Amino acid sequence: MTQQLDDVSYDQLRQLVGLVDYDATKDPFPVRAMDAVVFVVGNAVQTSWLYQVAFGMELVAYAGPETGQRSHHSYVLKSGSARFVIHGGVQPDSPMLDHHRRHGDGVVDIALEVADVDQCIAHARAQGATVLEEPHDLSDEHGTVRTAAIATYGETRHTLVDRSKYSGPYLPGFVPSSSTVKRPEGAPKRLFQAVDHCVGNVELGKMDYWVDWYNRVMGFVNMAEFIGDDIATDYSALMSKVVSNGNHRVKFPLNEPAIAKKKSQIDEYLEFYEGAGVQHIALATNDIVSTVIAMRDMGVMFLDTPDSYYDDPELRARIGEVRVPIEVLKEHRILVDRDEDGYLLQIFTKPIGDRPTVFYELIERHGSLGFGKGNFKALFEAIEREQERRGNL
Ligand code: TYF
Ligand code: FE
Repeated sequence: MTQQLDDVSYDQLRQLVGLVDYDATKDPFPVRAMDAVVFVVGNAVQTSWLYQVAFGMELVAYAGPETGQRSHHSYVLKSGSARFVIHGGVQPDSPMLDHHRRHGDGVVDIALEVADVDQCIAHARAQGATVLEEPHDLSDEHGTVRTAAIATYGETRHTLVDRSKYSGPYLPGFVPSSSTVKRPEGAPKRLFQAVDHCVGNVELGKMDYWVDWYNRVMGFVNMAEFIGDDIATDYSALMSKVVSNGNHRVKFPLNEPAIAKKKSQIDEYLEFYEGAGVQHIALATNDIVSTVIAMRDMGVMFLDTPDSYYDDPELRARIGEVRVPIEVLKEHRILVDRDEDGYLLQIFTKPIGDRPTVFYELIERHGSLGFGKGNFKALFEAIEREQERRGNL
């Protein structure tokens, strides 16, 4: 597997998202990549515009009334190997509007690129997964895409896509499109290169069920990092485990609320999303400082981190030398964590929609395969400050 992924090479990806070697021949459900994160929003016209302006993404394809898709707009945006698809209802009876009524702006689908859709579906079905769409072909003058879909937590799905025989801009039915937004003078070419991980929030007591589901249905393996009872009751008010595909290209942390002193941020999510769903999407960048500056300049709001985080001598000793002086990290409120494999830099946005549900993370990895466990305390305190300001704590 050394193919170019939209001008992000395999070696770049290895660094960006922390790939490891593995034997794909023994994998019952071989996943090649994240194909797309698919959103349903209240206003796809403006959301697509926002991702172009504030996240520096490039518009590459479109479907809507002008192309024969009467019920809803669909915009396809790219940044390196990351692809977002944004759906918004046009006709009043569009199912997109029903989804939006229940959940607000949210993720409906984490689509995965697989080499053999039929093999994956057969395995998933044998393991008891709900098949929402049987394998079928979609064709146009650019070739054929084979696809199917299975249900995961809440109303979220995993569409499986084999696009190896397709050369169009996204899927049959979509026409090429391009951004009319001009990037600011001197701005980085792109603000992120890949999706690093997508986190799911599930109901109390359901985390282990979904970890087991990803193990059985998709052959995912458990990663080392987890938040258990010990951390949960003290300050995080959540439990978390991480599953990933064999080479770590696709990583899904799964959170459930924990009974703690304060109302869990996961309960707040479940209440406002009306059930389980995607909580945050981590975007991998090779220059988090430039990305944070560019996004802040476009109005993206990040969680604040107190000065005491950076002034803590224990943190400074533990972190040692990193690419950026700690004063620069402090200036931009970027968090840093080190483990046995290396270090990572990360920062979190505030929720991006009207409901306190979906938010983003930016992550710059330098060898670390973790998720910033050393930052959990500072991070959860920052999240709880926001929760309190919303009156939900
Ligand atoms: O993905 C992760 O595990 C880290 C940490 O509500 C995290 O980004 C976990 C839970 C959460 C926010 C961040
Ligand atoms: Fe994360």
